[in-house]
Amino acid sequence: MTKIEEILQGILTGNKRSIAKAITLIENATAESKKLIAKIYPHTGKAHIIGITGPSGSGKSTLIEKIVREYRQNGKKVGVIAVDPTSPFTGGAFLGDRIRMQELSTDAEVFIRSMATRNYPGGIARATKDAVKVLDASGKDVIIVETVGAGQSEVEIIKVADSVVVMHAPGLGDEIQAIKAGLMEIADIFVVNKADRENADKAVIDIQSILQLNNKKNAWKPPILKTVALTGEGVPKLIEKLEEHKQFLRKEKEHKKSLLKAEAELVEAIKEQTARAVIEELKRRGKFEELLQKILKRETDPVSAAEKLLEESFRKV
Ligand SMILES: Nc1nc2c(ncn2[C@@H]2O[C@H](COP(=O)(O)OP(=O)(O)OP(=O)(O)O)[C@@H](O)[C@H]2O)c(=O)[nH]1
Ligand SMILES: [Mg+2]
Repeated sequence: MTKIEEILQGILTGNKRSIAKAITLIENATAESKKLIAKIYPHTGKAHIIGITGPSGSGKSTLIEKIVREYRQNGKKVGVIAVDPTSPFTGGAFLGDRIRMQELSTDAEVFIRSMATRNYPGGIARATKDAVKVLDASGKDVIIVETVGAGQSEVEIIKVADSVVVMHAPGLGDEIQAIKAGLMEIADIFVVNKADRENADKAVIDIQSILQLNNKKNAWKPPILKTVALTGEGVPKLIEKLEEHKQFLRKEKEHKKSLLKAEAELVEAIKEQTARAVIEELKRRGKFEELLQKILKRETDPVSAAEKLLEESFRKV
């Protein structure tokens, strides 16, 4: 077995070391990683990919830890990728958070990895996307990607995630402006975290008013939820909404598929019926027989004959 095949087999059985090796290959964007991704691809497409973005310090990492626990209680396998240099996974926040996260990673069905925002040869979006594919192929039901809401990465998240959660928290100063600038459009769910603080309701109202300005007629109306990431308050509701959004996406996809199918059937039916009606009319007028004779005598060919007929009938109309 080649090294790549060995890693692939490991990934498919959910082996953590193989997953870690694969992501390292992806980070280095080697020729091997491309081969690996090609082999992984047929095994992807099953996971629900959730992007969580928002200003630094809004509580993304703290909330993700609680989300992972809740999903685990529901029996789901979970992967987390933090595209974030200051995430607690790498030691950016309180020790307590880090210890709780480490506890989580001893669970065989949880995989946590942080990817620093250094210069990836293929771009951070590409690397994240491929890492998500690895986790998807490894059988994770839910994959959470944390990106800090500054710069480009938060908008890039829509290329990776099925459902995007935009987080905010009171006391972060003018950060609502940042949300207004780029994040409003991409949110499927808004979360106002630190609801234990005074101004949480004001943040909700602010988001509501921006949403009203943005009143596009989308089928999905992004809900605004309140959470306390420190205690896990509001997390079950958030997961309920994420599930709803997943179902919504599934239905929408089906809807598009049935639309295409209906269109093809309609085109087919129109072709059949108009052709039959035209031919019957031509026969009634004796035109059909006349053209047949001309074609037999090589005075015209079937395509030109049909073309001429169409021209004539349109002129009459
Ligand atoms: N009062 C209160 N504090 C919270 C809550 N959630 C998180 N915090 C605290 O807010 C700080 C930032 O939390 P993080 O989870 O590291 O925030 P983050 O959004 O991941 O930050 P970056 O990774 O730097 O972008 C930490 O000190 C948390 O303990 C909450 O619901 N209430
Ligand atoms: Mg973080």
